[in-house]
Amino acid sequence: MGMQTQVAIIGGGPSGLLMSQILQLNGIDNVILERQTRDYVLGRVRAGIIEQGTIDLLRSADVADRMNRDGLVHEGIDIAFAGERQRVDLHKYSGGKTVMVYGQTEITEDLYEARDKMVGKILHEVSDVELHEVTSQNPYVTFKHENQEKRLDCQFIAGCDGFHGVSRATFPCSILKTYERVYPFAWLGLLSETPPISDELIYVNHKNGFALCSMRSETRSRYYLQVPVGTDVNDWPDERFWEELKVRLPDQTANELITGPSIENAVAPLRSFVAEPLSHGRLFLVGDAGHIVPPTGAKGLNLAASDVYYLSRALLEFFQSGDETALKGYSNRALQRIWKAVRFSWWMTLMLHKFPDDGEFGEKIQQTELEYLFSSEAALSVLAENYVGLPLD
Ligand code: RFL
Ligand code: PHB
Repeated sequence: MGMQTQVAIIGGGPSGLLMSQILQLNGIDNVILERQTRDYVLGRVRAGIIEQGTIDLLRSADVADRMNRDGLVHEGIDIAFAGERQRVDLHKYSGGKTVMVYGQTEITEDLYEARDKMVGKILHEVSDVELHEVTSQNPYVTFKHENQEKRLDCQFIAGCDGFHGVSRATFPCSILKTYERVYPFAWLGLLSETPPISDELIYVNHKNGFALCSMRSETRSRYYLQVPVGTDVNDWPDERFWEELKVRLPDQTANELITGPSIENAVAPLRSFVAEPLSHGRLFLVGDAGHIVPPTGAKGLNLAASDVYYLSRALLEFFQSGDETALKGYSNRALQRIWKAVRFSWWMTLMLHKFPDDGEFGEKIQQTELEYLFSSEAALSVLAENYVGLPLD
C-alpha cells in the first residue's frame, strides 16, 4: 500500500514529535513512523531540565500551555563536595538566564495532545523500517504496519529514531565517522511521590560515587545514584537506594530527605557519542540518532530541540523558496553546537563522578577542580553559561 508525504519522520520521541508539530504548523505535510506504542513512549522517564532555547521553541510550536503553568524556573544549582553544599548562581553568572524543570514525559504528552488536535499522522508499532534512495530527489521508506507491507514516498527523511534506530545505520560506513566514549559507570534513577529535598537541584561528588537530587514538581522527586555498569535494578530495593543516597549527601541535607515508595526505577549507561556528518543526501539525523551525551549536563533533550530548530528552519526555507543552502549547512551548523554540549557534559561528568581507576592523583585533581570552581568568578561563569544553554545561532 502506498502513501505520500513531504517529510517522513522516523521515530516519535520528542525530536520526531516536535519536528512534526513545527512542520505541520508551517503547512508541511509529514508522517511519523514509530516502532513502539504510544503508552510505551509516554512511559519512559528521562530528561528534567530544559534551557531557555527549548522553552522558546516549545512556545513557538504552540505546545507550551502546561509548561507555562507548571514548569519550575530555577536560577541556580547546588554542588556538594567534601561534605559541603555550595550554590552556583546561574542567573547571576550567565547574565540573567535561567533553566526550567519540566519533564520529558510531560513534554511528550503535550506534543501528543497537540498532534492529536491537528490530526497529525503518526503510525505506531511499525516494524522493519527501511530507508531507500536517500541520495535521490525521491527517497522512500518501506515498513510493516498492521501486518501489511507499506511504502511511504517523500522528499526528505528526518531520522529522529534515537541511538538504536535505523536512520544512522543507513549511512554508508565510508561517509560516517563516529566518536565515542563509554564511561565506566551507570546511573540508577528513582522517581517518587515525595517533596523534593531542596528548591534547587543538588549535584553531589562523593567518594562512593556521584548522586543527583532533582525533581519533577513540588510533590514529585527524581534522584540518581552512580552505580557500576551492569547493575540490576532488582538489587536496589527502595530502602537500599535511600540509605545510599543519605550516605552521599552532606549530613544536614541528608536529614532533610523525605523518602517514600518509588514509582519508577531504571539503570542507564553513560556515553558520549557523535556521528559526523548528520546528513546523507535527503536523510537528516536529529537528536539521539546523531549524538548522545551523559546526562550530567542535562543536555540531551535540549540538543534534540536545537537540531529540530535548525532542520525545521532549513526545510521551511526549501519549501518556501526551493533554496537548499540551509539544508546543506544543517550538519555543520548543528554539529558546532553539539560538540560544545558534548564537551560540557563530558567535563561535568569528569568533575562529579568517581572514576574507579583514577587513583589518588586523579582524586586530588578532581577536588582541586571543584575548589577552583567556587574560588573563581570566571570558572563559575563558564559553568553557568553552558548549563543554561549556549545560544542557538
Ligand atoms: P528518543 O527519545 O530515543 O526517541 C527515539 C524514538 O524512535 C523510536 N525508534 C524507531 N521508530 C521506528 N523505527 C525504528 N527502527 C526505530 N528505532 C527507534 C523509539 O521507539 C523512540 O520512540 O530520541 P529523541 O527523540 O532524539 O530524544 C532524545 C531524548 O530522549 C534524550 O536526549 C534525553 O532523554 C537524554 N536524557 C536527558 N536529556 C536531558 O536534556 N536532560 C536530562 O536530564 C536527561 N536525562 C536522558 C536522561 C536519557 C536517559 N536515557 C535512558 C537514555 C535520563 C535518562 C535515564
Ligand atoms: C532529571 O531531573 O532527570 C535530571 C536533571 C538534571 C540532570 C540529569 C537529569 O543533569
